[in-house]
Amino acid sequence: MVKIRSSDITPQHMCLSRRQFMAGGVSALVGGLLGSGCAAQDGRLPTADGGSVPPDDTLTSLEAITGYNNYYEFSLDKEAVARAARDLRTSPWTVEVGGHVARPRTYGIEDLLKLGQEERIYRLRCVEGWSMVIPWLGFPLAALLKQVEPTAQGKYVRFETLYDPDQMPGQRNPAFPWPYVEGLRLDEAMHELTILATGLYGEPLLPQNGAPLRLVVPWKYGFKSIKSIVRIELVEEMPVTLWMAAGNGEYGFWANVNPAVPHRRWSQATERRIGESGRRPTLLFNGYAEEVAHLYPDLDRREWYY
Ligand SMILES: Nc1nc2c(c(=O)[nH]1)N[C@H]1C(S)=C(S)[C@@H](COP(=O)(O)O)O[C@H]1N2
Ligand SMILES: [Mo]
Repeated sequence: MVKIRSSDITPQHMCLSRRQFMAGGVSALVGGLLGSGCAAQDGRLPTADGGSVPPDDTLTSLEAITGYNNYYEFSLDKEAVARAARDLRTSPWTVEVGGHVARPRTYGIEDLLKLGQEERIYRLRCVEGWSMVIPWLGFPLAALLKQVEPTAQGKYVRFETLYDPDQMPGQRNPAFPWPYVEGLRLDEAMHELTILATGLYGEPLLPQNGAPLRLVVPWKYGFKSIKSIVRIELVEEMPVTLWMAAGNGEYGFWANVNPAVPHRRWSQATERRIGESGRRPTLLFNGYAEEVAHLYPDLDRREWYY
């Protein structure tokens, strides 16, 4: 198991992000981490009560990241998703980027790979109370948005997953208003931590993780990180997400991680880190408060956290 300090996850993301991915997979990744010249920092992360927790984040295994998935288009059984999604056709793949932009454009996935592949090691915290640490490959969403030039009316970004019930049998389940839709406010979308991921552990994404392109917003609950994106649209009004429409009022637009704000049916104070026994405290903004708290004036407003 690769041992990393939480200080290597972020606040050192700027440092990590500058380092380009090297071929050769995990060993190169570890070599890169050790040899990157990123100075060690005090890795203590703030908790909701103002205390701190020891820095002991460790990369989750590739087996767990690719074998324990939420992807309702394929299965509601996390351990059945990988097999059910195995044959998803991810090439050719196009992503339409439009709405309130000066330069709408349809990208082939190969065009998007040219925006670069950086490595970002992030915690992923599912609203259900489990978490992982994932070494993503990807590029800042901001790099794509800058190319299409949002206009003044482009206040939110709306994302859509592929709609293809022949390939995605879960989309025949009428309990959900398919396709999966997610959204961000423009400043969240432009934030340095927000990426479009194309790979993990040095390899292209597998279908179960949202191949060929998925969003990653590490300070929000995992359901915001929409998979297998085919459309990105700049819109004026807050988009209605799949979970806002179908989640019985339990899952809102903002979904920022906060251990002090319980879900309607369970506490969010702790989480089960996949691969570990016991539970660990959940961190405000999933440990990224220093980078993102400024986005949310009046931090005590509860609606920021569901
Ligand atoms: N299209 C789509 N995207 C999705 C989901 C989904 O069911 N469909 N599940 C979300 C949830 S709840 C989580 S926790 C993460 C899980 O990502 P992972 O399987 O790569 O760990 O994907 C998110 N993105
Ligand atoms: Mo989730």
